[in-house]
Amino acid sequence: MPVDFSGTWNLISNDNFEGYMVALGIDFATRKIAKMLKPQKVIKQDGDSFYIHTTSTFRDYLLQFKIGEEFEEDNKGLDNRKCKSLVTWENDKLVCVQTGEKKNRGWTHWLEGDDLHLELRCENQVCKQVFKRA
Ligand code: VLP
Repeated sequence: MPVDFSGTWNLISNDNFEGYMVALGIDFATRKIAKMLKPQKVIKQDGDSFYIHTTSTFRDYLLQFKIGEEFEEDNKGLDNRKCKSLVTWENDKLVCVQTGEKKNRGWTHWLEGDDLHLELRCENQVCKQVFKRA
């Protein structure tokens, strides 16, 4: 049985979100707002189907996918660049590769103790986020 990421999670730390946003080409004004946010994630995991809703007072982002099935991702409200995304299990880590205009784009989710971890990658930048259960 794989790990279960289901639940409501609140951001507690966010290292190099600025570098990640710069790599994505997010403009200065948007970055100033975005870096102040404390997003919440609601994750629903049902077999190989995932629902990850990231919400904030500024913008929301909903991602739904099935493990091993490539899908078109629009990144609406983020950088708005389309990419082809594929999420797979690597041991107990959920790994997403986002193929498109930006090199080395993707993310990894895993659980560590009671915390949810997220590494966001784009070009040569890595952002590290940690969430606690709400
Ligand atoms: C865009 C870059 C901030 C910054 C401007 C808007 C949505 C894994 C994955 C599921 C993400 C989170 C995306 C963060 C990219 C910010 C609005 C912040 C709130 O999560 O959980 O999509 O990619």
